[in-house]
Amino acid sequence: MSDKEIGNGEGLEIDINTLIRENAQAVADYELADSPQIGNQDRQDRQALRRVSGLSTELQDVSDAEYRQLRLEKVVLVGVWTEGTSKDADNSLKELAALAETAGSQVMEALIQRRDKPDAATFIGSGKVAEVRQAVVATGADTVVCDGELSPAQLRTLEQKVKVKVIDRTALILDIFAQHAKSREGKAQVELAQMSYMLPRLRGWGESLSRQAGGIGGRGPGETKIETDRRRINDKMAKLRREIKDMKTSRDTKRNERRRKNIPSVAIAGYTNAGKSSLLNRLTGSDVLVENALFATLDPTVRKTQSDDGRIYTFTDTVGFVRHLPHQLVEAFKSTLEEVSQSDLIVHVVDGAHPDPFEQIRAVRGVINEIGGGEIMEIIAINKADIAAPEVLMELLRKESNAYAISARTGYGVQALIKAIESHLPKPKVEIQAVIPFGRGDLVSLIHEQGEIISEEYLPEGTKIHAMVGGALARKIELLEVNS
Ligand SMILES: Nc1nc2c(ncn2[C@@H]2O[C@H](COP(=O)(O)OP(=O)(O)OP(=O)(O)O)[C@@H](O)[C@H]2O)c(=O)[nH]1
Ligand SMILES: [Mg+2]
Repeated sequence: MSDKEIGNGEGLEIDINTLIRENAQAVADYELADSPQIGNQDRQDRQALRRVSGLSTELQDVSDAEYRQLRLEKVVLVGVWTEGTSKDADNSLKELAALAETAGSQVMEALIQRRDKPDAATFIGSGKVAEVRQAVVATGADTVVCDGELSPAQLRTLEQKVKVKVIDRTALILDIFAQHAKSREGKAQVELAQMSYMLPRLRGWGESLSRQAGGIGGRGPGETKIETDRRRINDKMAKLRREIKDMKTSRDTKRNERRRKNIPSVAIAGYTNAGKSSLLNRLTGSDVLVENALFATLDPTVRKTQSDDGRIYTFTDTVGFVRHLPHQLVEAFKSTLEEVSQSDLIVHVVDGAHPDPFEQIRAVRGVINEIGGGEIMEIIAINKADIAAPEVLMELLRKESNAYAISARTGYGVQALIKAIESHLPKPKVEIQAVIPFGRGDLVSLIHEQGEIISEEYLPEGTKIHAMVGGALARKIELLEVNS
């Protein structure tokens, strides 16, 4: 991607009237979309679409204003390339484009600037700002998306100069999460993340919002107003945290139950769009949503399965990772991410057809470490082997010791992966030798499901079993022998 040469400043005059018209139209569209004609389900879906407006300074009413939907329609992407090769820079902007498209916008233009570090005032250098403004005018874009996390001041200054809304990568990712959140827990987590993103930016969105409201030249919110808003947001965040904690309890209970029963859990983790849900479906015959979109999955799905030798274990598919996953999201999704950090084994799915799978691996490991799962045994599943370049597959297999090339789509390599997974499941630790009376078929099946059978023989008085089992089951069997 290269900078586009743009004209000579023609059309640079900002037409305030056009701006007001456009903004008024955007507001009207939003109100239309929110009109009562739409069905209840749709309405709920729409509410899930609401985002931190990133527009609103004058929070008339916190619970209302911050949710004004940001309509990302035509966007211009802007990146600052500080390190790595130009290919890295391209990949980064391509990913930003994929994110923008997933959020429902149309990418009109992508500009990238080589600099040692982002400009303190405007992110990109001041010379480039004019070019971005030109690109905005030329393409009729309504939003500029910067590839990074910008300070409130940078956002504000840049907004003033390019004269359309400016959002950063973090806000874009939060927007996608907000669109995709389905469960109550998911929605609450996203809302919490949005608020923690918004809190330090309350003051930053000034100009464009007063434009949005048609109040050109209107005064910004007073100090007191901001303080009130801040307090209300803090209260709301505390409430959300409590709610999330309550919802987490039921999941914890289920997980503890599985743990008590010695059911090993395998987490399917990896970069977004790597094919985690496809793999879960392939492994367990489930029907989890698969989509060529980023962050299609937000809510964890747990599926039970059985090993070749009859042991029961679970697979969990969960939210994907991305480079620079906003820390607000990691924080808010802590309980969801526990599905990974509390698992017995991680199957780390890598998209073998991605331009830079090594960077994906690094990013995913970074997040796994951050959530406290760094010590968990990891198997790498290099997915999309059906379309990946053979030399890339070879390189990945050479560099990663515990790696398997697979295709969730065709089924290639999946049997070998399953074998590897089952050989890495935690081993039951207690050795038992017992004769279980025929009346206790339930115990025999438990030993099969949870333990590892060494030998089994049918005697007139019952089933003679030599096996390795978990502590709880071993005690049950011991008790049985004592009582008989
Ligand atoms: N060619 C090919 N495409 C695949 C394979 N596995 C998955 N895909 C495609 O990759 C895209 C993403 O698949 P998902 O299973 O939704 O990926 P995910 O990792 O769950 O993605 P998120 O939930 O969005 O993080 C879909 O378009 C799949 O059809 C594969 O083995 N080969
Ligand atoms: Mg998925």
